[in-house]
Order: sequence, then structure tokens, then C-alpha cells
Amino acid sequence: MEHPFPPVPCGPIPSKRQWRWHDLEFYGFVHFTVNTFTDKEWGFGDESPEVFNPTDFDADQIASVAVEAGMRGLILTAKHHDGFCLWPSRHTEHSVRNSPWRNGKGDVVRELSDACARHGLLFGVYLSPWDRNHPAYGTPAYIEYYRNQLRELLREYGPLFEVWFDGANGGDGYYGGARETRTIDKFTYYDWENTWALVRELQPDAVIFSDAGPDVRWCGNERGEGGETNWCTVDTGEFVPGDANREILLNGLEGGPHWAPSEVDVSIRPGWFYHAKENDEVKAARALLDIYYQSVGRNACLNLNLPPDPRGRIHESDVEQLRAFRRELDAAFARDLAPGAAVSADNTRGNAALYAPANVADNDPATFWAANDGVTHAALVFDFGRETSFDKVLVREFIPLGQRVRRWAVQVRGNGAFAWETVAQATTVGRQRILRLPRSVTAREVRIVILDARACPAIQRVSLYG
Ligand code: FUL
Repeated sequence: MEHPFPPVPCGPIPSKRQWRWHDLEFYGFVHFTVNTFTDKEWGFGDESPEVFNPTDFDADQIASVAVEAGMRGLILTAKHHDGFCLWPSRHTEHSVRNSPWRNGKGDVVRELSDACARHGLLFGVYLSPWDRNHPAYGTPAYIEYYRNQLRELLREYGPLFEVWFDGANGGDGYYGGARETRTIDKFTYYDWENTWALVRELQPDAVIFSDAGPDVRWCGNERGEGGETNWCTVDTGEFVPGDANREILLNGLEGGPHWAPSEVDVSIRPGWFYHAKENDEVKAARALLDIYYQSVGRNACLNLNLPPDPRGRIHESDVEQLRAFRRELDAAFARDLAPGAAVSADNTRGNAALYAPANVADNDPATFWAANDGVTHAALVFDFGRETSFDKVLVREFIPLGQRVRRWAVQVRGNGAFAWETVAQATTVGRQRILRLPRSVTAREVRIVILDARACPAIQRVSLYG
């Protein structure tokens, strides 16, 4: 049979906007507000707008550092928990309009979104639901305010690729001078369905991030660690922002009813905001590489925070580590050895060229190798024709057909040898899994063995790097 039917999708599949998001892999967070000037992580909400006064704000520097690091977009804290707005919102006085910076005529959101466009980066926003400044926080009037702000950002600063909804909610704050503790019901207060509907209406291509998705879910920690087992599926209906099971956020839920892949968010520094005392604690290139493998290499996207300093620039220490990180990463993935090998499989769907094993090494994201229905154990063999050394293996499933692989292994066989030797084992793959082998392996043949899957495997790509 030359043209057998394609495999039926296995469980939920990514929407178009999610599919595009998966391809971004790596983008950045920009945490910047009054905290940058008061040396805090969470402003109380009583900060005067006058403290916000960057001496040399340079959105082009921030964007070009991100580009150099290999990021594809930036997400700015348009408003953090302190309530100070980095754009001149029409709905509050608590904004850049009342700061001395650019004589009250400045707009950080505009400058950064324009710089992103100039540098080929996508742009996104973080609008903290918790607002420790606003007098009405905790009442329905605040929800109106919050939505009005969201509308401004969605209408006037797009196109946006991601809108980031935080889970930190309620507690003590200034609240227009009340200086008290306010709690809200996380399940009902924000009426998330109707808040998120604004994003769908005004920025239909943007993914919505929160603990509960609906498009992208939090990975459950701020350590830069995606789950070793990481399903793109969960039951988003069980969670709301600020109330989600961290283990499920980390690992996803096999068989879960919603496609909501994970984003790993982590700061290049101990804090999310810039503090001079942390200049010696910037994560080194090595640590950034580990984070990369634990996120982009584990079926997640990486959102790495780069906090501007009080000048309004990414500090030299951060830039230095990012450059070194990029150099190492480029060297690590300089040459894919898979296209040089003859690829075969012990099972190919209908023996059809359409699903041929060689599709995994052709660099075309639209083609894949698939096995016959019912086959959940199958192997792809790469024969280099001579002894070849490699130390990294990258595998991608063809996710438009869902996430399938439960367990797989990498095996090698030397010239003339009979037995296969297992050099690595892993669980899920998803959109992308990268395994670093403990040491470089030299072999003539490599075998990717799918040991167990929810349905016949559909593998889009396998790459081997030396
Ligand atoms: C958290 C916030 O409380 C932190 O300040 C930071 O913005 C982080 C990304 O999200 O929930």
C-alpha cells in the first residue's frame, strides 16, 4: 500500500497558536518597575511614581541582548504587583506619566515593543492581577479597571505573542491608603473566562499563559526545571491561577483532556528584579546551559528573565554570561550527524514513502516517520557506515498528531559488533526532547527504540550531535 491513511490523532492536539509557540523555544522576561529603584522584589503599592527614573533607558540594548542570546521574543512586566504602570494608562495616575523619566512623556511598553519589532523579536506583556496600589482591589470595580488596562495593552501595543497571567494573589498592600490585608477568592474573583475572552477577541494569535493555561501552563517551579516526564496535556479545568497541583504542572498528565504545554520561567539572577547586590550571582553560562537542556530539552519553552538595572539596561555581568552561553550552545549544536546516516526502521506505516524513516533526518517539519496502528514498540536505526562520535540526541514527535511516546532508549553498536548497548533511557518526548549522554559515544550504528507509546509513534525528527 503506497498511501495508507495517516495515524489518527492521539488525544488533544495543539492549536495553531500553540504550534507556533512551541517553535519559539526560547524567549525572555523583562522585570522592570519601581522595584528596580527601591531594591525590592514585591513593591507594597505605596511607591511614588517619582522613584521610577531610569537614567539611560535603552530598549534597543535590551532587545539586542535578547537577540544575541538567541531569544525569539520578550515579555515585559507592564504592571507588577505594586500596581505601577510602565505605560501611560488612561485609567490611573499611578504610571510613568507621573514619573520624572522623559518628563512624564515616556512609555516603556511602547519603546520596548517598538524595539522588539525593529530587532525581529515578538512581544508580550505581563499584567499582574494582584494590584497592591489600587483602592478597589478586592471589589468588582477593580475587575473593571483590570480589564480596561488589559484592553489598552491588547489594542495599542500588539501584535502580542503571549499574555502572561500571574498566580500571586491577594495579601497586604497599600490599596489607596487603606494599608490592610485583602484576600480574594481565586476561583471566582477574576472571572478568568471573561477576562481571557478579551485576549481572544483583541489578540487572537497570542497564547495565554497561567497556572491553568489555557494555552501554556506554568512548569510549577522557578528553578528553571521542566519535568523529565513532561506531557503537554493536563486537565486545565482543575486549576486556576494561583491554585494548581505542582506535580501535575511539572509532569503534565498523560491522557489529560487539554493541550497546555509548559513554560519554564526562571531569572538569570536570584531575584526577578535587578539588585546591585546580586551582580556577583548572575547565573554562569554553564548554569544557563543546564537550564536550557532542562527546559527546551524537556518539551517546554524557556522564558529567561533579564532584569534591566536602574539605568534601564541589561547589566554587563548578565550580558557576558549570555554571550558565553550562546557560544557554547551554538558549538554544541553546530553539526547534525543524522542526515549523513542511512536510516531504516523495523516498522514503517504501510511501507509507504510518505512515512519513511528517512523523514526524521530531512529537516522538514511537515514530514515524519510513523509505524502501523497498534505498533507501540519500534526502532529507528541510523547507520553512519563508519565509527562516529556523538554525545547529544534530539528527538521530536509530530505533535499535530498528539503526544504519544511514553518511554524510549538510545542504543549503539560498534563496527562488526553483534549486541546493542543502551547508552540512555528516557520517558516522554513531545515537541522536543534533548538527551545529553554522560560521555561521548563512538559507534557505527545508533538505534532510537520506542519502548512504549500511547499509540503508534509518529517521529518528526531525530538529530545526533558530536
Ligand atoms: C511570580 C511573582 O510573584 C514574581 O514577582 C515574578 O513576577 C514571577 C514571574 O511570578 O508569581
